[in-house]
Amino acid sequence: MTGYVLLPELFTATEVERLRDVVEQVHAEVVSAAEAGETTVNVWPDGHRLETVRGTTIHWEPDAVGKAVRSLSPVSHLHPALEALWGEPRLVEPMSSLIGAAAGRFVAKLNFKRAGVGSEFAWHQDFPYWYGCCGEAAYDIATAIVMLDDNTAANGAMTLIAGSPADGPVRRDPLDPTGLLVDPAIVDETRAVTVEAPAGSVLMFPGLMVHRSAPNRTASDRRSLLYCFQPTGRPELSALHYNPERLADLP
Ligand SMILES: O=C(O)CCC(=O)C(=O)O
Repeated sequence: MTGYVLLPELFTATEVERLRDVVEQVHAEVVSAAEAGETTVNVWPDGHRLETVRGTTIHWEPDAVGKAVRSLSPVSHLHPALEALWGEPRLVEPMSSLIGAAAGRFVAKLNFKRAGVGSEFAWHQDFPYWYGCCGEAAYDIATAIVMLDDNTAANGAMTLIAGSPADGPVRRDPLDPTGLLVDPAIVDETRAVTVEAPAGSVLMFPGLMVHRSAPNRTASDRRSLLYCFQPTGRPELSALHYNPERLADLP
């Protein structure tokens, strides 16, 4: 069992083109609201700067020359086309199979790896952050990544450790100030799979998947929508509070 599902070109070229326009419109609106000073600022223990505006948190690229957005979360409330994806059967049906229950909303995120500045995501499981927000319910959350551009090794395609969800929560990096990253010393890179796929493809995996992505050093953007689903009827991430003390329960 690899623990992940890749659905190549699940969305048509026309649908992808429309979603690219939508995410760039959302990006422009959020950045101009931030520039107008409508934000509250929060700096994480790793020095990354987060700003909240219009109900979304902007995570800025830590090392870019000038300002570049790394991610927006949550994002679906900012455009009807993003809201509509929560009810899209091509996502909901396979995600329901993956989590073993009718899939409902947890959080939607928009990740940018802009040309030349999109940075690495180090080895991690999504699980510890979610565990800090909702405890044991985090075991039932999984993510569908909708690729809005072709994903290649050169532009920072996702690399997964096949089969890693079966290992459960793995040892975290004692040197990481956020306490959320996987200890790189325990990653079995012989099982690593870099998922290259054309725009419109969707990659699905549970929160226990060990994964990373490399920087984008190409001349083209690599943008993705990440829809995180959970069994219906549970509170969404935006209604929860992150409690880092809960991480003490985990390896
Ligand atoms: O978009 C990527 O390359 C990585 C995303 C990721 O790992 C995350 O948001 O947790």
